[in-house]
Amino acid sequence: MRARIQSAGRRGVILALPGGETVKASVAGQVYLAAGGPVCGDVVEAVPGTHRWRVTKVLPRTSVLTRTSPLGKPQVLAANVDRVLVVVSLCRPPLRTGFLDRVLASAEYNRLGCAVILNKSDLAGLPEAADIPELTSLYRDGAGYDVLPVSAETGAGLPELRELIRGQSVVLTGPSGAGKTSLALALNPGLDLEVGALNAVTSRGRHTTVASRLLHLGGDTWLTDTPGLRAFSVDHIPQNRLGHCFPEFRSLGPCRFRDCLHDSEPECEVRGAADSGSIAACRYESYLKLLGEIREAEQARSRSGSAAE
Ligand SMILES: Nc1nc2c(ncn2[C@@H]2O[C@H](COP(=O)(O)OP(=O)(O)OP(=O)(O)O)[C@@H](O)[C@H]2O)c(=O)[nH]1
Ligand SMILES: [Mg+2]
Ligand SMILES: [Zn+2]
Repeated sequence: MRARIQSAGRRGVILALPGGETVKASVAGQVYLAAGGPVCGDVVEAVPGTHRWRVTKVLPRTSVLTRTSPLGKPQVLAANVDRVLVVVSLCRPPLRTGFLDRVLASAEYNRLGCAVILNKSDLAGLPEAADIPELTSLYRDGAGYDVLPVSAETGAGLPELRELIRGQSVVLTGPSGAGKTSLALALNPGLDLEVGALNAVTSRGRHTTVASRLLHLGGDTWLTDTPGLRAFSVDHIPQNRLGHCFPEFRSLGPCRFRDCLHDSEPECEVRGAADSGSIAACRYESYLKLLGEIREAEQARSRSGSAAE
């Protein structure tokens, strides 16, 4: 029978069967290795066994969302998703556009559609809250993403969110405490999911969700709630691909050099556009920061490669 992995742990997986039932299943060593470790959202073939179901095959993934793990290895965060919803809060925890830019770049590299979900819109009046019109101008008008202010607390924007994800398989990702699980619950109140209070001193999340979980919201709509991420490294993106991961750079005229990395090369259209304000300076700064990190990681890899020779 064909099923989807609802959650994957060390001791096996939980499968969502087509009828809506969920069952525990084991994954044989060679099936596990062939898939590089099954993840939440994988589509599998499974058969019932005497004690447990058994996964016999993991089907090829249509898409993945990846980051570079803190150990420096590419890590698949979710499989078979149509769209990435980057969930951030206007404040509590504070919004960091640098983090958003990392996730968006990685999703672009994985050729996934993205939307920016600005949660906790009920806190918009607070002095420390980020400004919705400013973020909308930056990410929607400047980079072409859907930007949706919502509140899991008051329900504002939830009908629009439902409409945005209808018929799709989406993954919610973002920092701990941004309200991913709260939004998943607001969209599907019957679920038994845990929402966590923020740290009272730092107003950061406490990493309440510890494993990704695929939720079926009816019809063809699926949503994966994921654990909040501390860091989102994009060191898996090659230097010369990074520029393509910023949509507003793609529409600019060609630079003087075909292999321009938009750093200090002469007659660079991207730097020119950032200088003149036709693209946002902070997005260009994010680009340069990521480029620097990728360069360092590539150098470290080649150093350890030559040391091994
Ligand atoms: N004011 C306000 N608080 C919210 C909103 N959404 C969530 N919260 C609160 O934010 C805190 C964190 O919510 P969670 O849903 O656990 O956040 P999360 O993103 O799933 O966090 P992790 O599982 O740790 O990654 C909880 O105290 C929620 O009640 C909102 O729209 N407005
Ligand atoms: Mg959570
Ligand atoms: Zn350039």
